[in-house]
Amino acid sequence: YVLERQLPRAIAENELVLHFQPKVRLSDYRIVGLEALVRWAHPDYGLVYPNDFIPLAEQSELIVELGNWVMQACCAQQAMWKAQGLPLVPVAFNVSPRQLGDEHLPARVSAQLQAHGITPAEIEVEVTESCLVEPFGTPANVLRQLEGLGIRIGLDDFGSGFSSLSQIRHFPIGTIKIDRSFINDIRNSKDVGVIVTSIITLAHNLNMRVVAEGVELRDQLVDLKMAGCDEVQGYYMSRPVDVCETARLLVQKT
Ligand code: G
Ligand code: G
Ligand code: MN
Ligand code: NA
Repeated sequence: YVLERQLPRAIAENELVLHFQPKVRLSDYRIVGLEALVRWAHPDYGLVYPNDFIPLAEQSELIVELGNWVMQACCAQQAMWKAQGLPLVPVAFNVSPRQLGDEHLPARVSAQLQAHGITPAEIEVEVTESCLVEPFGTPANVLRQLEGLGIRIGLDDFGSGFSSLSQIRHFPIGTIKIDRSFINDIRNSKDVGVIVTSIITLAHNLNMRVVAEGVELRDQLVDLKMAGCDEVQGYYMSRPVDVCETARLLVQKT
């Protein structure tokens, strides 16, 4: 497959770019975080989206290399915004299960923070539920070391798999992100509304922050605010946007 063959070159020759999607706090509608989402500026095919190459990369050690690129690019970008005097919010990057099996990850992250002069509070790590169960070594140790550095850890796509809040309490999760399938149905199904409200209450009682993903409609935002959700992310607020547009958002809306 062409893309798979070309991916090592894309990483080596800096064809990957980061876009960013804001996370908005429901109490005052300010931007309080960003999620970095990788794209491939392919010389022949234009901008290629992660669904077309992340799953390929995840089948091999390539995801570790790609993930390291994303991590260092995030730190470098945050340092750039800092140098420009922009208001800073934590920038989250996604970490795949196999990356958490890399025992050197915490040291790598720490080195990048140092190299770019940014603090652990200025970045965040997002992992999915499968990170907590899949057999790539000892994710709990790596997660604990990252937390030990002072980095907040978010659990992505919560509710889409089989883990429950009672299970994830064994991991140093500071934030849960409710999967967008729930947000999609929050208005159509009374049950889903009850589930979302219960997740939020339980998460708060376990001292976790809650972000709702995939908010596309004002009604969904209203429901989530009623349910006590902390932050929202989705097309209703903003699509993922490039570096320039992100800087404008930071100036206007933090
Ligand atoms: O950017 P988009 O909204 O199309 O992302 C599609 C999927 O790709 C999401 O599941 C997202 O988590 C994943 N993804 C985007 N960027 C990264 C990344 O840098 N690393 C990993 N592991 N996954 C990513
Ligand atoms: O798995 P993860 O949450 O990291 O993936 C983020 C993905 O969700 C990206 O592909 C991003 O483009 C997509 N996304 C972000 N906001 C919305 C939204 O409001 N609706 C939908 N359908 N997708 C969204
Ligand atoms: Mn994510
Ligand atoms: Na997600």
